[in-house]
Amino acid sequence: MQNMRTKVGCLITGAAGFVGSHLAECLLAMNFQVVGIDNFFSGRRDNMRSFADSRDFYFYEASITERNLMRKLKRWHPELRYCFHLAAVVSVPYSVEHEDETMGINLTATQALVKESRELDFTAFVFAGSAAEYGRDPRLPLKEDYATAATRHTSPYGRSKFLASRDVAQSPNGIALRCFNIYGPRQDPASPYSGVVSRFLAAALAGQSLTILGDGQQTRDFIYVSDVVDAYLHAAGLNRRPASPLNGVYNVGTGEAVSILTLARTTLQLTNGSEAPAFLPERPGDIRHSLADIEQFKAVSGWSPKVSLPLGLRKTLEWFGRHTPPEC
Ligand code: UD2
Repeated sequence: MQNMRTKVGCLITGAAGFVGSHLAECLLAMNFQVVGIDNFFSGRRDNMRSFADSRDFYFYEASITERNLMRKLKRWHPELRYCFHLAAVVSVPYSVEHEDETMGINLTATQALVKESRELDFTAFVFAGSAAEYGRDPRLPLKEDYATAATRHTSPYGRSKFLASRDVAQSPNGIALRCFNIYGPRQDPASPYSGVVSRFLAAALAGQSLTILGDGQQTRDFIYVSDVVDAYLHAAGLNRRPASPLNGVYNVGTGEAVSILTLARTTLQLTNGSEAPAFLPERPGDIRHSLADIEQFKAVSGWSPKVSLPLGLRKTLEWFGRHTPPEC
């Protein structure tokens, strides 16, 4: 049992982000000390509202590109033993326009952090990888070893995440989780990289028609944010006794493909929407199908996704109902 003096510390980069804020909330509820950093490039202070005043939460506005960042934080918080590295350039279009910046943040800064984490004896360094690491691979479901140096990535975002995951996995304390399409409360429908789920829910609640880009037959593997948080805990071994972190690269998804048309229909059912969806041309560079093979991660960690799409959509909808979504 942890007591007040010996709480184990977890560092979360991107703590003000969509997933990072859920992870922070969960770790605080599990009685860990949480040190969060974010530079608010895409994160929002409001995401941390429910736990910002917690006495076990320490927040620093900082960039992950800062030299010796972990060393400094470890000096201030000697309890730090786990790092969840989620801060990144997360917008695919932004990455195309700012390739060097994306590589500097998503790859070079990650390499520096994982190295520092090893030198500082961190038990685990868990990295937010991405389904984008697979590029346009048509072999479905996607298995971890399909992404290789020969993979043709469709954006600097995908390339940077692939190279960073590979380096993280080579560190004895490193785990990279390739998350597929995450959705849930706090996903901002107004941002340029927002996902289709939040866009659909925000539009339906505003009585606007949903916009389907292309024919709607394209499919994605949608995973609810609490299942992703649970995957981070499993990766670090924090919900096993004794804690035994994993090492390597693992997919995190549901293993189920859902078409955008099905998503639109389910959204309309849940919101009692009657507006017919509007069809617009396919998004340039869009991937047709994306589906995770999650067998490896399930086998090594005991994790499995728990929240079905209808349930996850209902929970997200409930949250949207309580928070007026920004214009999208
Ligand atoms: C996901 C990630 C992205 C990157 C990419 C790599 C999210 C939110 N985005 O993009 O960061 O990792 O995978 O492959 O997880 N669509 C509509 N109507 C809308 C919005 C989207 O029909 O209003 C379509 C869109 O054209 C696409 C599908 O919905 O076919 C999913 O779009 P998305 O932006 O939610 O996610 P994705 O998989 O393109």
